[in-house]
Amino acid sequence: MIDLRSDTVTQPTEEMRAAMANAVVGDDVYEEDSTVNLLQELAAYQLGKEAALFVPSGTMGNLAAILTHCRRGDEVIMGDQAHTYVYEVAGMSALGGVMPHTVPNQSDGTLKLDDIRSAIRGKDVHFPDTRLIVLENTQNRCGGVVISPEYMEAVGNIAREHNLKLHVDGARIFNAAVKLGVTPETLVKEADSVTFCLSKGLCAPVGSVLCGSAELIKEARRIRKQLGGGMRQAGILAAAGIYALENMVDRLAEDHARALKLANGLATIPGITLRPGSPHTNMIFIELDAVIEKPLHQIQAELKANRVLVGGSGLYGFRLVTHYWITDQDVDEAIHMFEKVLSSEVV
Ligand code: TLP
Repeated sequence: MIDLRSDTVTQPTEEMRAAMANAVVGDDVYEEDSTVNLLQELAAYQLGKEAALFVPSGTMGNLAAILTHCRRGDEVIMGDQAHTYVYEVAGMSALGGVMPHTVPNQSDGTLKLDDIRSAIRGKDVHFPDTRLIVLENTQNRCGGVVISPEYMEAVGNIAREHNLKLHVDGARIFNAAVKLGVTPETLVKEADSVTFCLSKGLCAPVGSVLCGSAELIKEARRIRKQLGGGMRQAGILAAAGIYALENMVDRLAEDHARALKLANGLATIPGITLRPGSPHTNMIFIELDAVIEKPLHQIQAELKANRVLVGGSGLYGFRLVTHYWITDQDVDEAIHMFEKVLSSEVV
């Protein structure tokens, strides 16, 4: 299968599996797993933070961060296209009593600074306390778009001026850093916390890391335990994460280049329109023109019958994501299969 549904489908490489098999492990709830400890040190160092916490998923990392920053009844400002808002099962509200206050994501993934400012509540007996701002980099639903260090800093300044915290959902922060040619640290300087994922483009089978101050991570460790995310001999998994951070970051540029090649090929097929600016990193968003009468799910099924898996995006489109296991040949094949499946449709 040529699986373009997400970079979450990546399987560990042979070398990564060997690192996992040979990992020294201990009980991480006692903080005695030296491989987990090493991953956390490495992650904190790379993100320029004091400390880090290995968590089972990006969703848990974001939730642990929000629950650490906020109390019940607090409000969090985030984009209406934020993964934390759209795809995290309302965990912050269900488990933490925290209310999202959404402002529109612009097509470049940012939130207007004035929208953020006007979403911040004043002190009033009627209002919840605004506690936190959440940004996402790269911004998934806006196209895997990269947010600049200057913008991150501008939002950081607003947070500080209003005594708020800033959390970055950096599930794909390494894609952003590679694309911009900067260190991930540069992108999250202003952030009080950042989550990044090992199990997306970096190819690890499981895991994300939450980074922040030593004090924040100490509290997040309690919250992780409360959420049932305290793991035992997790060094088996952390070993894949260490391998990923040491070997899989720079090569993300290859995924970006293949995404561009795939996008250029798809754009030549009648009936397909690329979302403006797509791709920014490893995600391609396409829309099908009205001339295509086949329903989306049928096109998806026909592509699948031809070994190509793609994800749906909205009513008329697809998302395709490149990653370690997508080769140049796969890109050519996927373009060919789109041509084949759509050819009978366009007169
Ligand atoms: N994103 C997944 C799906 O959940 C949509 C994907 O296929 O892109 N933040 C961002 C920006 C993400 O894209 C994701 C996963 C997460 C957090 C959650 O990570 P996991 O899946 O590890 O909980």
